[in-house]
Amino acid sequence: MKAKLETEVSKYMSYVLRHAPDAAGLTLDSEGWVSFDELEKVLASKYDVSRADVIEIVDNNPKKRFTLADGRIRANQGHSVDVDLALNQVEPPAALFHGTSLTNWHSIEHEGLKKMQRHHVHLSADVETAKIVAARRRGEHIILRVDAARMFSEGHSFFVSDNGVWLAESVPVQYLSRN
Ligand code: HQG
Repeated sequence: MKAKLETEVSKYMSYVLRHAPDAAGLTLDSEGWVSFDELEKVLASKYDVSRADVIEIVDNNPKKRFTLADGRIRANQGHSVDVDLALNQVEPPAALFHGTSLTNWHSIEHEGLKKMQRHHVHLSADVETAKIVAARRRGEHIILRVDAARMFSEGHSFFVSDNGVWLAESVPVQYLSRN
């Protein structure tokens, strides 16, 4: 399959499974799962892809954005629709990172990190990954360091998605510093 088609289909899958199942006539269950057969039918009606292609897209996804199991598929993180991923709370590493634009910093330094349209604030385990996240934004980028050890010891919960993205309800400003 051509890389361009693969990216296009993958982006559409993220859109449907995270934000707009209705747009594809799909209904997610309470934990975000949908029948793989149903999703495959939607994709095959819109793109020139076979079942094997869709499985390849899931397997090859550089960020492992989807889990396919027991005939069902879901997005691992990034939802705006109301789903409960039933993630387990976990103790985070001492530091986590968040890449964003300098423009955002002007309000982040007063308000801390907020989850905005998503269910959680997304944090990265290493600076390199945070840089990739930041690179999606225009202008100058900054990397923030989250004192996750202190945040955790002071009662804040952390979760990790099936694809290794760290998640928190918010990051109050006292745990943030410019990296
Ligand atoms: C910013 C991609 C102003 C925050 C990536 C970010 C990630 C504030 C933006 C995943 C703020 C929200 C998530 C505040 C937060 N004032 N700006 N108080 N608090 N922000 O896209 O972390 O490709 O919802 O810094 O790789 O950029 O979709 O979050 O810039 O893992 O799988 O508000 O999305 O993954 O933007 O990215 P987003 P994000 P996928």
